[in-house]
Amino acid sequence: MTVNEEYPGVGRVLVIIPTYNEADNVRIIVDRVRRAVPGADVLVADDNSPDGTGRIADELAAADSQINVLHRAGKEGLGAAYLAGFAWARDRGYDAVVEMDADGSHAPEELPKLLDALGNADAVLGSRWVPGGTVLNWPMSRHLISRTGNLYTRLALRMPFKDATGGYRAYRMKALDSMDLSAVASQGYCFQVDLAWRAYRQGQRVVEVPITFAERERGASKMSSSIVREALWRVTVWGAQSRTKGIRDRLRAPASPQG
Ligand SMILES: Nc1nc2c(ncn2[C@@H]2O[C@H](COP(=O)(O)OP(=O)(O)OP(=O)(O)O)[C@@H](O)[C@H]2O)c(=O)[nH]1
Ligand SMILES: [Mg+2]
Repeated sequence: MTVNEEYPGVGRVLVIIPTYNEADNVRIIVDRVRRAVPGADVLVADDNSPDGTGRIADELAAADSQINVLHRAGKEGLGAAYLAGFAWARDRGYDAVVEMDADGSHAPEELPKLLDALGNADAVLGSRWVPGGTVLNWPMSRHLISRTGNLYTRLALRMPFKDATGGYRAYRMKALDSMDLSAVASQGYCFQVDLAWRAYRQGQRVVEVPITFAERERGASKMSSSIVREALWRVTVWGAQSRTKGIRDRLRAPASPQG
């Protein structure tokens, strides 16, 4: 069975799973993806995890031709791993890519829903904060960071998405190709905001679909205060730049004819 048969209008799909020290999770997540979306291929993008995640991924790839591993030299952040994964997908002619965490927070069983939505969109954001979306087992502090971060992003960038920081997404390759990805410098969560912001400014068809996000059960989080700080300052700068550009464009526009 191919994805073309399952998801008309989407084509060949590559699910990219970035990993850093996910030895307890990688088998489970890859197995769940293969069961949930048998037509899709998988790429584990591992940053030379000291815990041997890359070796486990190699074993999985040796047993299943639809599983692939991209070994990267060292930890460079989520954004860099995804950019390398996108380039890998482009080189091999995939029509769509999916972003998914390795820690089980993003349920592969919800992927058919995202791919269905991609049939009529350029990009699909799995969203925790639209009606029907949920977060399981998060402490109040994480709720607060995510809700406040998304509210700030919405106000600063005047972008309508309820969950611009989420990392469970599907993009058409064509949509990514039309963005200048070589200019993307964001590393942490901010990478997700960056891509949503680029798609939005280009007038791409971006839809949010509700997802159930579950707190990781195994392994250590890579979330840090520097990731939050990066998002805060970049979003602030982008918002200021877009307002300045808006004012400049209005000043340059020819005066409307009188009478
Ligand atoms: N290749 C690569 N993957 C990374 C890097 N940092 C994080 N990841 C992966 O990106 C995904 C999300 O990272 P998490 O640590 O779960 O971050 P988070 O979901 O924001 O934090 P938690 O909610 O605490 O799980 C996981 O699959 C990580 O293994 C990195 O530098 N390189
Ligand atoms: Mg996580």
